[in-house]
Amino acid sequence: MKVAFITGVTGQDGAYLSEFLLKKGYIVHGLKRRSSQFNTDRIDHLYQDPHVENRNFFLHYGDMTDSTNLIRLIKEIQPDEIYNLAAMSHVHVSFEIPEYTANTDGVGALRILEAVRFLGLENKTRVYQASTSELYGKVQQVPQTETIPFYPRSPYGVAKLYAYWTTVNYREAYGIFACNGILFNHESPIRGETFVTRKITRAAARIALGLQDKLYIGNLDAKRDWGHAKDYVRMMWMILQADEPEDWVIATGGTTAVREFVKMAFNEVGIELEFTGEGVDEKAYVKSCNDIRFQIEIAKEVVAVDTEYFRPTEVDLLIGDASKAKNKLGWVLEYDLKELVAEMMQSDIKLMQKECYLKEGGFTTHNYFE
Ligand code: NDP
Ligand code: GDR
Repeated sequence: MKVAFITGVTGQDGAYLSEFLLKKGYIVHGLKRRSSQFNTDRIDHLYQDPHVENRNFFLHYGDMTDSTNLIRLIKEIQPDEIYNLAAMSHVHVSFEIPEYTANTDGVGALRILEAVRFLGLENKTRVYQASTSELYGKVQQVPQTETIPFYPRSPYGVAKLYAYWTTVNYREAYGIFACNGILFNHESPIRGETFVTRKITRAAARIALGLQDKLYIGNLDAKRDWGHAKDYVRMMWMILQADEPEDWVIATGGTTAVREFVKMAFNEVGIELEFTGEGVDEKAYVKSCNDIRFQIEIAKEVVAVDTEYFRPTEVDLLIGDASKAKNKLGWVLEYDLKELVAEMMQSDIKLMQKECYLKEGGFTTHNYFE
């Protein structure tokens, strides 16, 4: 049985990857942070009581900023594969906490690779580094491939650049099977609520159900190459099964503006939007609604721009070319954008319907100290 160690196991990708590896028969160890509330929602269905026999899923407390913890865990676990997914992964937030982002996302990757070297596991442990299309940043040469130069545009992108090159360096210097997956944006029903796709699908569901009036949003012109997280975690595993350690672009090859994603999400609940105005004055109104479940006013303004969500420097356009992964590793996409949006909307409608019941029953506002 192969043993995997996943940092960032409580995140979107960590949850899907755990599921995927467990189905493949792996023993999975995950790194989770201590927090004042439960932070394991996404993996609670995989949790195993510590008292049962033959467990194959283990969680360990730790942090990417704590080298001794990482070294001890890797020594105990002796993993065949490490998936380094832990990161302060929000681009906009990285402008607020740049030093922490550098420490976690940049030096964190170094800590993992250095632990492998220090423990003499160079020939045993393969390492996957969660690199990102944010590395391309300002580069307007599209589609983006493994050979296009990088120009990151945020503290997050810069930290990930350090991690990218550290991974390459440890491969070349010490012969570690260490690979970068340069993954373009990938989403799902369990995407973090403050990333734009999930923010939109949550808001569209809430607006349709009368729980929220308006969606305030940032740059509607930004274009992203959005795929489904399930397709992308499968590729993480394939990267570590390859004959040689290399770096790989993983993307759909399509690109869509944030504005278009908003339209698609509302369309899934039968609401047609009309956008008017330009720049910071752009707004969207309800043009029609053909889903009898939702009684939404026609002409109601439901989307407005708020400059709070603009970034000091933006990445305008991302389109990836994953030909190398498709040709050499046989990667195929199982989801397209329409299916992704539909799945996210169905899930958020279900979630928000629960909130409606709670609201109707008077249970949504409560005082913890009563
Ligand atoms: P999430 O934000 O959903 O998950 C990040 C994970 O990292 C969480 O488990 C989080 O823990 C953990 N984490 C954050 N800081 C620390 C720390 N200091 N020590 C230990 N753990 C920490 O990200 P995704 O699952 O979407 O992404 C996974 C990785 O892939 C990230 O590295 C991201 O930067 C990268 N990536 C993501 C892409 C995407 O589109 N999703 C595209 C390209 C790259 P907690 O739950 O406690 O917050
Ligand atoms: P991104 O994802 O920055 O590409 O990073 P995000 O969903 O945050 O932004 C995508 C684009 O949408 C624009 N935008 C908004 N973004 C957010 N979050 N909130 C808004 O209200 C809003 N309005 C417009 C942004 O400006 C941007 O252009 C994600 C993360 O998962 C990274 O960890 C990962 O490396 C990259 O994808 C690939």
